[in-house]
Amino acid sequence: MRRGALTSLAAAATAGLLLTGCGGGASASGGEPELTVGGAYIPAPPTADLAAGYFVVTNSGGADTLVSATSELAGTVTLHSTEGGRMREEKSFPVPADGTLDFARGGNHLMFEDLTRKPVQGDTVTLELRFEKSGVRTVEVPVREATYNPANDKSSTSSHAPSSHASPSQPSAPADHH
Ligand SMILES: [Cu+2]
Repeated sequence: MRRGALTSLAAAATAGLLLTGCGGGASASGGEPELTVGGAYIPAPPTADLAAGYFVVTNSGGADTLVSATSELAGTVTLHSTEGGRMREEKSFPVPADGTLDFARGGNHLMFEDLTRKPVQGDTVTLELRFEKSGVRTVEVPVREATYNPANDKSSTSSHAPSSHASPSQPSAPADHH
């Protein structure tokens, strides 16, 4: 009996050690997220009321969650998804393990409200993205021409095109809700 108790005590202690090692280790499979934020831009907005922001989070590690965004540009930054042409505010967005989280025209986007200034093409805006596990990532976001869309950017626009003639061939262009 006594020997049995000792054995289970030892087993419990070992289990505890394993748990501790697991929680702190970065080597556990599916462990720490490895995030990179790229392709960020803000289309120059027509007014000083609202601006939208887009970017791509690339993750080469375990899953994470985008929980909020803040910026010197705006009093409020909200996270939106778009489905069926209607946008909806979201509390958070999952960043899948070994995957990407896309914020792109016609889909997920940031909304900057209560702007502190009107961003114009050529500006840079500092954006902080807060992730549940990875903490805050600070991104310097360029302000692009109003119609800029990397999906249409086939390297034909390396020279500056007058934006008054912007993208006659832009597909869809559903009424921009911003
Ligand atoms: Cu929106």
